[in-house]
Parts: sequence; structure tokens; C-alpha cells
Amino acid sequence: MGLIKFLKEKFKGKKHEEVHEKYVAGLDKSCANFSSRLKRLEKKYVAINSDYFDDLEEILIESDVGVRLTSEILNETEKEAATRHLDKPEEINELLIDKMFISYANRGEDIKTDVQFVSSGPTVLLMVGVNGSGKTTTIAKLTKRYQDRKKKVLLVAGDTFRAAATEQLEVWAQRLNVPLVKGKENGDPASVVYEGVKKAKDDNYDLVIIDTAGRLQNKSYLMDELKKIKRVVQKIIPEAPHEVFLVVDANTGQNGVIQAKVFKECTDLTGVVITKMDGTSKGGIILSIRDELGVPVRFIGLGEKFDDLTEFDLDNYLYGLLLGGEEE
Ligand SMILES: Nc1nc2c(ncn2[C@@H]2O[C@H](COP(=O)(O)OP(=O)(O)O)[C@@H](O)[C@H]2O)c(=O)[nH]1
Ligand SMILES: [Mg+2]
Repeated sequence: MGLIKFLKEKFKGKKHEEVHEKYVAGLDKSCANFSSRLKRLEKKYVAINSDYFDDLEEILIESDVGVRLTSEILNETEKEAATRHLDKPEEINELLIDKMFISYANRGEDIKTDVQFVSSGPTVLLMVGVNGSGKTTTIAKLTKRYQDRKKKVLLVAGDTFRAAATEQLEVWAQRLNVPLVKGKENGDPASVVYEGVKKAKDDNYDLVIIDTAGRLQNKSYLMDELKKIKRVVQKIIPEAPHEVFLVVDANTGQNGVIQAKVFKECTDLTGVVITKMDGTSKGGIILSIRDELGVPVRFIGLGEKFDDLTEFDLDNYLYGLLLGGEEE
């Protein structure tokens, strides 16, 4: 069974809003953009030809799917269309979405999105990413999520380079009523991190989330800093950090993918959070990041409030891309 059929079956009988709830409400822009462009293309061609694939290529690239992945997906689509003698635009587009699904799902292990908690001691989650990508906001969202699940959460202000960064985290910490470990402005982030992780262990926290500065101006500097933070964490909990999430702003498009690669060279990542999906019409960055980094997207940010975070769900995402804006 093709993916579209599968998704339609899966979501059959459900109203558009029920299926997607907040998820696709936030994604609407990118979904509507992508799916309406595919639909327009279906109307423009009676049967496919090479121009059709050129048009498809343009749509994929402009949706930030990435050049390499776009050409892979299109090659596979073209090949299979030829062997199955498909020449209707709708059939090709269904095949295309199938290939997008396969390419995402094939790239690795089972996709677990939720933070993976360890059974003994605090789970340490390190947040990295450039300034403005949404790290601090995402920390607040994750805090709320796990508080709601009765986890005891501690925050660590490892971004000591801007006073405003610590203040911002402090505001969230107060609002969410969680303790925050912070240091002096321009102090050594590693010492704040040490103190924070030690407190988490001594006081039996379930989850400790560490905010970091996202200074990317100098790669070797970034690498040293992240190494140092890791080292002090491991002095207290040798297996930590258990999770390292890279936060990427969806609006940065292919630039965001390049940034992500630099971070990946500097530290082991366990997941990516794509923020500001509510404000972009280019949802393809999710596929592109997965393709170029081999790291799964775990969460997506859909707004500025602490409830505006959702686990990434591939079925839902592709269903939205496909049928976004269409009332079923
Ligand atoms: N619309 C929208 N704005 C977001 C989202 N996540 C973060 N922001 C905004 O992006 C800006 C930078 O976020 P911040 O958490 O300070 O980034 P940081 O520098 O990486 O810590 C802030 O104005 C946030 O409110 C999101 O998912 N959607
Ligand atoms: Mg910040």
C-alpha cells in the first residue's frame, strides 16, 4: 500500500483539525505551501515529462529539502515511475511522498522522539545552537512538558556571556517554578555547569537541562567550550550528557543545515529541535537536517509560549505536507 493510502486510512473519519490539532495548525504555512504547489502542478500537466520533474525539483529545493536529497528522491521517483509505467501527475506525487517517507525512515534506528530518561540518577540534557535559534525558549517548553509528567527538573544557565541570557532563563524558571543554577556574568560556564549537575545528583533531580552560549564565530573555540562542558559533566556523571539537542531555527533554511554540520563536528548530537515552524513556509528543512546530519528531529517549536512544542511525528508531518489546507 502506498503511503498516501496508508495515511488516509490512518486518519480516516477524523476531521482535519482533530488529526492535526496544534501540530499542523502551526505547520500550516509550510504544509499549505508545499501541497498547494504540488496540486497546482498536477493541474498544469496532463501527463508527465521531463519538465514536470524540473518543476518538482524547484518545489523541493524551494521548500528547503536540500539539493542532495532532492536529487536522490527525484531519481528514485523517476526510476520507479518508469518501471511501473506511471505517467499521471497525481501518481507521481504520491510516489514522491512515499520516497520522502522512506528516505527519512531509512536513515537510522527507530525514531524515539521523547527525552530518553536513564533509570539511575539525573538525566542530563545539553542544549546547543546559535544565538537566537530558540534554545532558552525550548528549554522552558521542555521543562513544562516534563513537569507535567511529574519529573523534578533543574535548569542550568550555562550561557554566561550575556547577562540577558541568564535573566531570560531566570524569568522562565520563576514562571515555571523550577530552580535555576547560575553564575556570574562572564564567569566560566564550565563551573556553573559543574555546580548544576552536582546539585542535580545530590538532590535527586530527574532531569537537568543545561543552556549554553551559541557562539559560532570560531569553530575551535566552540569545540573547546563544548568539550570542557562535557568534561565537567562527566566528572559527576560519567555517562552524561545523555542527550544533546541542537536547536535550529527553521527560517535559516540551508544556512541552518550548514550551522548544524559545524555543531555536529564539535559534539555528539542525539537530536535536533526545529523551532519557529509556525512562521516558515519551508518545512523541508526537517528532511534535509535528517539527511545531512543523520540525526533525528525530536521536537518542533510552533510558537513562543511554553506549550508550543510538540514531538516530531513523521506520519503527521507528511500528511500535513500532502493535504495541508485541504479539507477532508
Ligand atoms: N514564533 C516562534 N518564535 C520562537 C520559537 N522559539 C523561539 N522563538 C523566539 O525566538 C527568539 C529567540 O529565542 P531564544 O530562546 O532567546 O533563543 P536562544 O538565543 O537560542 O536562547 C525569541 O524571541 C523567542 O520567543 C518558536 O517555536 N516559534
Ligand atoms: Mg538563550
